[in-house]
Amino acid sequence: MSHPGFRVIDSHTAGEPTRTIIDCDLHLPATSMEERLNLIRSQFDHFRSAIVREPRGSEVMVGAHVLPPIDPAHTASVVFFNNVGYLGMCGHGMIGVIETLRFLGRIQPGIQTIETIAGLVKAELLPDHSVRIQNVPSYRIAKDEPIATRSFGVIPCDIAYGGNWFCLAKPEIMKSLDTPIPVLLECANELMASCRERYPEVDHVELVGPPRHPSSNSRNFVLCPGAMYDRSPCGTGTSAKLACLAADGELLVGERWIQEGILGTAFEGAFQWYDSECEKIIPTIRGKAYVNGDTRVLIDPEDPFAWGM
Ligand code: PYC
Repeated sequence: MSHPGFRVIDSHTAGEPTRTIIDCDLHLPATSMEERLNLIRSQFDHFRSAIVREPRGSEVMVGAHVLPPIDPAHTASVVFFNNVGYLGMCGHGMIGVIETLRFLGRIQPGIQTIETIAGLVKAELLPDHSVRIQNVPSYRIAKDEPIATRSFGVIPCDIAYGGNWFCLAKPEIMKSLDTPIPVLLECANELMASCRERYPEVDHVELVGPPRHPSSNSRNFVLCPGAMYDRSPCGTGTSAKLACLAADGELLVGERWIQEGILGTAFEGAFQWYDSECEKIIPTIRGKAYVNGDTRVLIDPEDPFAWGM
C-alpha cells in the first residue's frame, strides 16, 4: 500500500513510552468517540500496528492518535492503543500527549479538555511542565474477591475501574523489593486468567506492595493487555487504586497519595467525590513526561513489515 508516511513524536512518562501520531489525515466523519473508534478499528488499524508493533515499536509502547475534537469546545480527541488493541484511557499516555503538544508549541500552561473513549479528561499543563490530569469517574465493584492462582494460592482482590478495568491484589511477593520481574509477571498473568472467568471486562492486573522510597505511599506492578508490564505507576491503575482507598476510607478528599511504579518513579494522586453514596470518585494524577524523539515514519511499499508485524 503506497503512503506518504507520517510524523510521530516519542515521549516517556515515568519510564513508560508513548508514541503520538501527529497531523495524520484520517477521514473520520464521526459524531461520537465510539463511532470514531469503530472507524479507526475497521479502516485504520494498520496505523496502530505500524507504530507500536515490531519492527518499529515494541510490546511496551502505547500509541496515541491526536485528532480534532468532536465537540469544538474541547482541545482535541485522543485514541490510545497498544500492541493488541485500543485503550479506553491511558494516564501516562495523556501526560505524554500533553507534553508533546507543548513541545510542538500547540498549547500553553493551563487547562485542556480532551475527549477519550472513556470520557472527557481535563489535563492541566503546569509551569514546570508536569501535567495534572483529572480522570474519568472511577469506582470499585468488588472487594476482597478470592481469586485462585496455580502458583501463588488464593489472593483476595478488588475489582475497580479507573478508565480501564483492574484487578488489584496485594500478593506476598510484592512485600519484597527484590522479587524478580518474571515472578511478578507470572503472578499477574495467573490472576488475569482466573479473574477474567468472573470479570471478563478486566484487562489490567495491579499488584500492590510497600514503597521503595519513604516519601511514597505504595508501589505497584501493572500488567497491561498485550502481556507487557507498565514501567510507570499507571495513571488509570492509580485512579482505580484511589477509588479503592476512598471506598475504604483510607484516603480523604484532597489528601495526596504518592504511587510508585516498579521502576521507583512516581505519580501524585488525589481525589474528589463524584458521587459519595455510590463511592465514585474523580481522581487527579500528576506526573511528568519527556519528549525523546521526533520521527517521520516511512512506508516502503516493498517492505513486507512496513505496517508492522
Ligand atoms: O497509565 O493508564 C496508564 C496506562 C495504561 C496502560 C499503560 N499505561
